[in-house]
Amino acid sequence: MTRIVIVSNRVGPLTDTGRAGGLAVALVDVLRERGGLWFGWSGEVSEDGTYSPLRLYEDGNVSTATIDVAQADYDEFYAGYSNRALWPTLHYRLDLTDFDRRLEEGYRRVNERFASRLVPLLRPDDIVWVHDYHFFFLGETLRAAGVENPIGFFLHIPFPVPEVLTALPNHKDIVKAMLAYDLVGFQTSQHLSGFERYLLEEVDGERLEDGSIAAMDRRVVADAFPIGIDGEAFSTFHETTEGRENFTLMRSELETRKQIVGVDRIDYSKGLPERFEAFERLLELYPEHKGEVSLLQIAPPSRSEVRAYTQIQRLLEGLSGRINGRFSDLDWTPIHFITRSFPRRALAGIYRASAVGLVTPLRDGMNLVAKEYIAAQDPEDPGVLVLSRFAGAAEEMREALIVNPYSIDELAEALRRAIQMPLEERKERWTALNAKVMTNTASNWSRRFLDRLVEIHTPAEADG
Ligand code: GDG
Repeated sequence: MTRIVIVSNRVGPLTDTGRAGGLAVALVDVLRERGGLWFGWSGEVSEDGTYSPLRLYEDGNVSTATIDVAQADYDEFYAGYSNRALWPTLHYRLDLTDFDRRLEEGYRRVNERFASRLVPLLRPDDIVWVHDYHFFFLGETLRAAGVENPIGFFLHIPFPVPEVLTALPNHKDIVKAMLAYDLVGFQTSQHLSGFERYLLEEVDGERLEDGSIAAMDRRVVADAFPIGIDGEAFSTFHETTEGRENFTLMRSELETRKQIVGVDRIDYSKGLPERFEAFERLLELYPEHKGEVSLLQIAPPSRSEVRAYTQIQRLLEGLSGRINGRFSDLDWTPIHFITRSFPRRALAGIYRASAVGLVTPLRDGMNLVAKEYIAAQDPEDPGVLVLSRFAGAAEEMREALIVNPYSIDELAEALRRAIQMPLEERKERWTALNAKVMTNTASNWSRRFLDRLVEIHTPAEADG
């Protein structure tokens, strides 16, 4: 029986998906549909610096296998190269990078260790699907160990233009490693074109007749596979107890007021300070909104071992405090800044109660919140999505109010327009957006990727 083997940094959970991220839920669905194994990091750092035995967990036709990493691995691979070199570079933030060679070596070492732990678990018929920027070298290492299964790679975050990627000292090694996969998937055609341009212009690659590209003595098929959400779930969550409670709680607060909502991990790529400043500008320019409109920002902290992340959190705390100090009244606080996470069903109720969904990343692979906000709306009285042109989602979601997140004035004007938008226009935009969200679902996305991978797979050629 063909199994799907998924490799990603974070694994699971297989159950209690009410609290898990949307992606985890989508992957569990694929695994359940076809049977499979999910392999990755346990989330634990081993105290004594050694490698633990595999942690194995089985639930029906799906199992997970995870390993702990040593402290040095965590520091160099995860907090180091992944999140201080790759993440900022791929999000166009060269000012925040740390290209220390030690981190790069740790990253390679961990990729090799993960690959060597995976090899004995693989069966000849398995289809392997590797996820995201933590594992650029995993496929190459599997191939070197003689694995001939179909291996695909999906990049969840942006792939930048070559002019930016080439700031990464080992850009050639990274791209060459990507060519060891049979299929490389990106979120948007813009990211795909960054990759193709690199191959054609930077390393003299050649496009072959079948659409694949040959470069650096390898050959790869690359395409865009925009990720989706489980739209059905988000459109019905408001009927659950948690969804209803949160919706009702917000709406009773909001009877005479309107709420703008943002939901993001705290990350410098999400454009959060600009968002707070734009809301402040709105209140400055149009004082009639004082007491009438509020901004709810839900922002669970992430990667707090990386300095840029604690810095941005402090900046946001300062900004919201300042703006609230300046504009609050006895019965109204302009910004609700909540730095903890909520269950998914509660989020759906909050989305539905909010007149505006504000999604303004400076760069984002896709951005699932934009899609979740749309799916959660009431069709009879839908809210308005304000969406950054630099989110991958903007490529599909043209009917949103598309904004330049660097321009505080433009953002403020878009907020004003969103708050005042007549019902008819709201319905028209929402209907178009919702049709896309409901069609390009997470399960369609994974099916498209996996079908393509199987279709193009040819046994690996010896390419060193
Ligand atoms: C990467 C790429 C790409 C947020 N707060 C809570 C919560 N969330 C959930 C959201 C959403 C998910 O986390 C965030 O997804 P995003 O797409 O917005 O962003 P990243 O985490 O940066 O994800 C991104 C994605 O991968 C998928 O390919 O779209 O571009 O950067 O689902 O709802 N979930 C819960 N409580 C919270 O407080 N339960």
